[in-house]
Amino acid sequence: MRHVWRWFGPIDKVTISDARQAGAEGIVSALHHIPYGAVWTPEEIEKRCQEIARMDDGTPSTLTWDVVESLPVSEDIKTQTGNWKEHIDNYRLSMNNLAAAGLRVICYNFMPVLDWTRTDLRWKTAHGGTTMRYDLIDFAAFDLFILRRPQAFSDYPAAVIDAAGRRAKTFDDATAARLVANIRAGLPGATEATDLESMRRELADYADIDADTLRGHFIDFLSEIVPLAEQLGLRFCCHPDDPPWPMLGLPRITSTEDDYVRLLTAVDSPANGITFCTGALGARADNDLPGMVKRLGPKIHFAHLRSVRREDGTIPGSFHEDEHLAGDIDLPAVVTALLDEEARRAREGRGDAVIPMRPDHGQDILTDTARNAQPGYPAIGRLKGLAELKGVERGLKSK
Ligand code: DNO
Repeated sequence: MRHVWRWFGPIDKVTISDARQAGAEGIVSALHHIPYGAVWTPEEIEKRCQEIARMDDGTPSTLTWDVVESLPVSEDIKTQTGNWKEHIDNYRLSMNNLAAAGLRVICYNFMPVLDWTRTDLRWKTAHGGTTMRYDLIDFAAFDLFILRRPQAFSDYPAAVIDAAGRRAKTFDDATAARLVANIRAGLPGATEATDLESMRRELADYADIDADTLRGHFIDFLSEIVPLAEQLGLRFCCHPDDPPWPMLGLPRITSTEDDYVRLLTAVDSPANGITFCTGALGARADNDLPGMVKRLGPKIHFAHLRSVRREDGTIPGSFHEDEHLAGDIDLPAVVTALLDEEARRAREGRGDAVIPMRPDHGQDILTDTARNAQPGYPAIGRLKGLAELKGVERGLKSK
């Protein structure tokens, strides 16, 4: 595997020099400052390549921009409203510009309104560090009693509604505001709106869009971009829903193996692939991760490796992000399957036999707490994850 490291650009408190010292071989980045739907110009792309090429002191970093995460799909494209056709044209221009700059792997997602969602971004762990957590009761309390979504009462079991009601009574204004901010955290530039009213409006845009309609829109989008991606030699890889179940009444269509099989067969091309995110998919116990790598392997263009601890085993349920080699995900088994897939590709003579992998997320440990970087993307916590995963890989390869 090629060990890559996510870097959010110059705003990232973890620098390119840090990435290099952590053992990264390449960088995963995006132009977060460009609004969704707009074109990524050759100048902006080149600027990011230059930023990646230098250490803090100006010397060469030897790192290159290997993977785009994400080239975002606008809400207009997902709902097929407003400027969606223009956004698709712009998306295609961005693809041309990225290909011309030598980029080949492009990660994106098709989650409506919310990208990854947690209720707590700095949950204290037993070892004194912090990690990200999703508490189903907090989330339901937000949905039912803060957002006050009218249909929410039919979306949760009675026991969850009761518990959420009791939980909501304990919230003071500051706790409620923090919960809203955490749920909306996403990524820099991921969503423009942050207040409840705008969130209600965004949800209303999906009132008539169920999973089948959204899937139809996704397939229309793929039909527009995949043939061009093939021509340009780009490998697109869709990130799964995180967490992998419907939320806030919104449909989710990339949560399970079956979801992926439908999308991969609808537009069958080497350019239409998967970002295999073990932490996102692994929040459901019914996703067989090593089996998915075996069955969907040829279409995996990018891997995100991290573990979660499922706290109650229900779907939906509460979970938190555990250390990379702890929790409920058997990462050594996933790495074994990925190495088998790489070997299979090498035998086939595929040019993309080596799969880019990044240590996904990390707990905030040691000096991470003071640095306060992007939630989930601390320096030391990820360095530890990468070191552990490299150890697993080396051990398996030398067997
Ligand atoms: C969270 C990330 C996701 C991912 C996007 C890809 O940390 O894994 O936000 O980048 O969903 O489009």
